[in-house]
Amino acid sequence: MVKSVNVAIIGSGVVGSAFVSQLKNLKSPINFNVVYFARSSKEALFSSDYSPVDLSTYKSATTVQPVLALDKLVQFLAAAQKPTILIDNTSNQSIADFYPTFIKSGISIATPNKKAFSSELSVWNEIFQASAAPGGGLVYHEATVGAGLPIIGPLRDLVVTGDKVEKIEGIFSGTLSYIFNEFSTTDAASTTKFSDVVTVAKNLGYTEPDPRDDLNGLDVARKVTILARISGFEVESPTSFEVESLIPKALESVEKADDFLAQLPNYDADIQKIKDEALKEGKVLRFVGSVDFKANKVSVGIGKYAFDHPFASLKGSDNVVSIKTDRYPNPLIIQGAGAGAEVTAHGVLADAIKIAERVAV
Ligand SMILES: NC(=O)c1ccc[n+]([C@@H]2O[C@H](COP(=O)([O-])OP(=O)(O)OC[C@H]3O[C@@H](n4cnc5c(N)ncnc54)[C@H](OP(=O)(O)O)[C@@H]3O)[C@@H](O)[C@H]2O)c1
Ligand SMILES: *[C@@H]1O[C@H](CO)[C@@H](O)[C@H](O)[C@H]1NC(C)=O
Ligand SMILES: CC(=O)N[C@H]1CO[C@H](CO)[C@@H](O)[C@@H]1O
Repeated sequence: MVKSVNVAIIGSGVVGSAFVSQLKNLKSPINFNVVYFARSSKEALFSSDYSPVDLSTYKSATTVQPVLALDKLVQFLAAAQKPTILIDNTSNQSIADFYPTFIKSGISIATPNKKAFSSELSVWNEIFQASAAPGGGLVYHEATVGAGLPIIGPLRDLVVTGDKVEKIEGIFSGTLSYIFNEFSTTDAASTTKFSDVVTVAKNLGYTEPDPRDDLNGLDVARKVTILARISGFEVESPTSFEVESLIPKALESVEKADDFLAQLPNYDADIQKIKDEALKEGKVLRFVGSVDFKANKVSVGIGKYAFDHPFASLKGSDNVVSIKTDRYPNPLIIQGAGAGAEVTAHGVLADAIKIAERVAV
């Protein structure tokens, strides 16, 4: 007999599909039994006797049912004979709001969805208190910051073993990493314009459909909120601290994304000036999030970094984080791809495996 665990997957977009293909090829001594698969926000594959969903035909399957309402899904999963892991590959707030209910019912969660961990502090507390209570499900969310990069696990290990974080600083948006790496280089002769880089990033599919959803800094603020909380800085919400938006004030209310992009060149001079000043000091601009215990401050915005700083030599859309603690006065640096379906999916699958190793029967 082999150990096994039930798995419920919500979402089958880029990350969800990569997750399924990695799961299909998984060589594990534990059997992962997919008993529920919402392949969209409308259609789901499952059967009342919990027989496994065929992962090679889920895309074309015709015997689909409407997705279960979240309260019904909790009932369905909790009534199974096996422990269950919920994989939430959506960015859906309502699903995130339901995490405490799943966890209280003994269902564990592995997810790249930042929403639950970066909204109000009370939600964070409710999730982890429920998880710590007897019978509570486990919660792993490595891919909510830096996609598959090992950031949350190592940071948590430091904190729970008694290390003290002094400062966390990092580039947490693949999109803004790309934009600043292209815009602000050590090359004084470069004439690259900010608006041009944003347009190229959009055309490459690196930005959200409306690039302002990247430029407003909120996604970075959410990731910083998560890291701050893990290290013991009680951030109330991702809007409770200073977040610098890269959207010119006058363009915030422009309705269409295309009109926004068309008008963005009118504001190039403002950011160009900051870049030129930095260059004179031998520095480049980067969009960073930071948690600074000494200054008692969490913030998100443009920072200036000397040419020889690790952030200055970043490539492509890589993420980087620098963690300075009592044990690591010379900061621990973690760097690599911080976006993309394959790396995000492996982060989520690795979390699911960690959970399975603890709960499978
Ligand atoms: N798609 C991902 O890479 C990724 C990573 C971690 C977590 N998640 C989470 O997974 C859930 C589903 O995501 P979704 O439906 O929003 O994803 P999506 O629509 O497929 O992708 C949107 C994201 O694509 C990312 N991206 C992918 N490849 C990139 C590249 N080569 N260069 C720069 N940026 C790149 C950007 O991530 P960033 O600017 O945020 O880095 C952007 O925000 C959400 O909860 C999401 O937060 C997704
Ligand atoms: C989020 O999920 C809930 C529950 O499945 C669903 O009713 C709602 O339509 C979803 N919202 C979005 C924006 O997809
Ligand atoms: C990144 C990713 O895979 N996102 C998908 C998660 O699932 C939802 C709902 O099925 C898709 O719309 C997303 O694209």
